[in-house]
Amino acid sequence: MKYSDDTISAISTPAGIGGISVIRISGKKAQEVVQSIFKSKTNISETESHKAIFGRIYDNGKLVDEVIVTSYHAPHSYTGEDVVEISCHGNPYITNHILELLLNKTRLAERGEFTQRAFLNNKLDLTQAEAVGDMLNAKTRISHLSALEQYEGSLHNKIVEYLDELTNYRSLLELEIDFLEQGLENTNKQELIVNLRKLLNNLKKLAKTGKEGRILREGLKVSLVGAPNVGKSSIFNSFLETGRAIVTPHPGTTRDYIEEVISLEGYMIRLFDTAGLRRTNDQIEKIGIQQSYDIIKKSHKILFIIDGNENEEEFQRLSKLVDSERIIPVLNKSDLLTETQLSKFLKKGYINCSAVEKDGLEDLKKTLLKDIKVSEEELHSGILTNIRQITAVNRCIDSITKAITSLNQKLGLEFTAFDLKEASSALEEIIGKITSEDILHQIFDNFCIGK
Ligand SMILES: Nc1nc2c(ncn2[C@@H]2O[C@H](COP(=O)(O)OP(=O)(O)OP(=O)(O)O)[C@@H](O)[C@H]2O)c(=O)[nH]1
Ligand SMILES: [Mg+2]
Repeated sequence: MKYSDDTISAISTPAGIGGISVIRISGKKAQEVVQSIFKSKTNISETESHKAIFGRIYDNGKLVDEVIVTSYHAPHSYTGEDVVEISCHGNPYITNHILELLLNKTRLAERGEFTQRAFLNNKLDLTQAEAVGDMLNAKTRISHLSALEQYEGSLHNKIVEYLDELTNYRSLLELEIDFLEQGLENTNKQELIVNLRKLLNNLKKLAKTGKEGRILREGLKVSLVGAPNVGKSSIFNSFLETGRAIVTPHPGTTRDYIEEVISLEGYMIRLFDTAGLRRTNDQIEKIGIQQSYDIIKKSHKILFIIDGNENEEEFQRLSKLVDSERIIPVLNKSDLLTETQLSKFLKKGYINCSAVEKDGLEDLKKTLLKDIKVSEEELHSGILTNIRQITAVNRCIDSITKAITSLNQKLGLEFTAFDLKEASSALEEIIGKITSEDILHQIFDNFCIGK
């Protein structure tokens, strides 16, 4: 991977007015460039690392701002290079002025370039760099905790543990191959098979965490679906505890779908209110209904809502469109039904609720969270959170499976050694020991400038 060691700068805080803003500079010339526009009692280069200095920024002798400058000397900084941070008054006019002065002698950092340099200088592995991005985007307690654990090295440690195990088996095999050339046999193949099977099981368990991990990171997509007027928007508003969606007694009120993010017990839920499903000749309503079907297809969970009238036809239609595990049947307006009627729906597997009476909503929430809850211990022990990691673990699983087959079928140890090498490479990709420019681009392009 090409490493550009020129000096970069960027505003690291959001645009807008605030107490302070921070401008970050990283690279060999960081101290010198800042010093050229900064006056203080002590020079930056003479100040201890991690110490703040009060001073003033000047543009051609004219005062720009009073600031605090903090200098981090290489390699003890976020990027591993010399880093200087200028904390100025939080006003875009001031921050842009200071940045302009810095850009006379430095280059504007690309998205995520500070973190990319941290990765290239071995300050972070790739899973930790990804976690930095996830931390910035985390909207709920569990998404944050998941990113934080990964940043602290939970996944890194697990992958390194499995890699060490593989390296151990690979060196035993190499030794065996050497012995065989001398007509001797050394390793106990049965023991190796048993150990590889154990490792394979652990990797399969890890691969399974990917499904939940992605949901923790991206949110559980839940759509509210059903005939017009059954109370989809009312339930949507109850979840949000606001009057976000328009509710009226007129069927066909919701036309465009609405998406909002909420936190349920710290889990991120992306909730979609959709247009009621029915046959119609209205052009606008038709488009809305088509959108409802598009959302249904990409939802993890579909709350199929009815009021007192069953909607068997639509339910069958949905069941053909998505696997039925994803559909949760819900009876709304329970306040309008008798106990006998309600127990009939309960028996059929409906969750009974009333958006108006705020009744039964807790059951609904519990059902939504049922399959995605993870324990803090699980997060601490390392889970997969994105498709890149999941694909690599699956490749590792395939290679180990092949290695076990070749051992069982006595195909020759070279085959097993080759498969185990492939398995190691897959794990090395996860932590970024092996990586390509494309992958790094994909990861860091999702960051903001200044991180
Ligand atoms: N009695 C009772 N009325 C309800 C309940 N939930 C919703 N309603 C009423 O049912 C009507 C329709 O509610 P909406 O939430 O707009 O229904 P919708 O499914 O979003 O309808 P469309 O957007 O037209 O598809 C409104 O008059 C609501 O006040 C409930 O639990 N009990
Ligand atoms: Mg509606």
